[in-house]
Amino acid sequence: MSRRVFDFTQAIVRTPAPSVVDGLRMGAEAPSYHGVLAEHRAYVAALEAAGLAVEVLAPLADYPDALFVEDPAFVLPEGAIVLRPGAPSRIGEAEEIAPALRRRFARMLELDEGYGDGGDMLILPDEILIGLSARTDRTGAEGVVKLLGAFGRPARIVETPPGVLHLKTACALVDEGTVIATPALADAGIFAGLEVIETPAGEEKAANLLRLNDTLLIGADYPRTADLLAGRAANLVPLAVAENRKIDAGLSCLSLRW
Ligand code: CIR
Repeated sequence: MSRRVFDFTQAIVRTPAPSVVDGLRMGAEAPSYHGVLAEHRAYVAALEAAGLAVEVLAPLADYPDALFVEDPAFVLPEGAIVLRPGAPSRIGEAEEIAPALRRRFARMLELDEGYGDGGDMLILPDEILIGLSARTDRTGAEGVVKLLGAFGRPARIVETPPGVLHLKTACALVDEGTVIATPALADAGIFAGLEVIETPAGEEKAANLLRLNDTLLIGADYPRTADLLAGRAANLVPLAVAENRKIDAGLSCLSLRW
């Protein structure tokens, strides 16, 4: 069954803690706390401008990556799933986010074995893709497929290209018939039935954009991708991502949306 996937009214985010400078990263340079905080404030304002009511959770000093609330949970209008993040330093974020979800969702399920990060879960109109990655293993992915089945949602497990942190680091849904993906992921042939826009060379990180209602949030440093997406949404909103990018993050990871 094909569904509308961009009708969002609610979001949860978490304010970054000063410890965000110690967030997990593949590169050499740490972000500045104030830079991440400024990007976060602009992001919250953009969610509100797109029509979402945003609940802002308190920072968690013990979990430098806890602002990336997309990873310890997965939410749908039908209910929420508390996941098991695959990085040892992040596994505790699951129990930290659970109370906020319990307050908001009548149905809450929990992944109880393996590992799975929400960054590896992409909602498409007909199905949910679950990417295997360094953070999401097969046991976790199969567990999530079962839990999604309880919500009546079909899901499919796919491979994520090597070197990519999460599936959604490399792709996003632009509109109900179109995804944007890095060339490596586009070549994997996992998006049957959808138009695939490839990120221009040098702008691969632009693939982690975020569609909310009539708004497309896109990293401000990707002008050629912005040109490719012109006319795909009523509002195309560029947001600074340079500090979050230092800790391998983009735009989807900073919120849970439903
Ligand atoms: C991490 O490595 O877990 C964080 N530094 C970045 C997480 C980004 N999450 C996402 O793209 N879903």
